[in-house]
Amino acid sequence: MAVAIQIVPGVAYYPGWLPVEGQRQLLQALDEILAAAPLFQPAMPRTGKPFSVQMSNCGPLGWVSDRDGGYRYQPTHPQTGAPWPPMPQILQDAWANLADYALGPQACLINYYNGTARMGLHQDRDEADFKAPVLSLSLGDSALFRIGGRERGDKTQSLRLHSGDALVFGGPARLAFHGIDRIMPGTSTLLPNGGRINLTLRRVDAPPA
Ligand code: MD3
Ligand code: FE
Repeated sequence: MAVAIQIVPGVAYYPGWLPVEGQRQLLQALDEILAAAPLFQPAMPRTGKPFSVQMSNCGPLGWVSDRDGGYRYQPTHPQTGAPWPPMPQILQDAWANLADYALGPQACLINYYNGTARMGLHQDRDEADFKAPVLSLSLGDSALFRIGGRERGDKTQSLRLHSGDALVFGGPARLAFHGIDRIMPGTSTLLPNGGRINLTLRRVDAPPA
């Protein structure tokens, strides 16, 4: 069993959880996924303001957002209309090892950050099962991650996330505000063109009664 560091109640941090060989293997799987399901640029509901982060997904469901449809999960890519590629075994294994939840992951959101991309403080509440944890894996350049409490104004803590780090958000942290303040370019050589990939594995549907 991997050693977890508790950041705030409900957050388990596994620094360097995925060794470099595993990171390369995962990256190769992602290259194939992104060839079939290209990165797209989501937009904010109503305003249509584009995200600076580019996204794709794998697994049965994927998270998307656009001006008219808003935040949602759907089984197909918003541009190609094709079903999302299957979730690779290495990700299913990561969930089995870290998530401590009886049901498997339904969605893996792939976030790509170039050197200037960021993600403002937000809650993840588009899922119908808040009892299920969210598992995050980081690849590539390091990032400054920030996490607070359930209210937007709660005090926050910052953490540098590095390639291979895993985080599990459950219990009281599942609805915590969080975001990425900045990427630190040049801190990893894993991605040939630099930048950062974050994967979040989630349950989406309400659990069976
Ligand atoms: C805390 N992604 O995709 S991962 C997201 O690095 C997202 O791309 C960031 O926030 C990224 O929604 C942060 C860490 C993370 C993911 C999900 C969480 C933290 C979380 C859900 C609940 C609480
Ligand atoms: Fe989030």
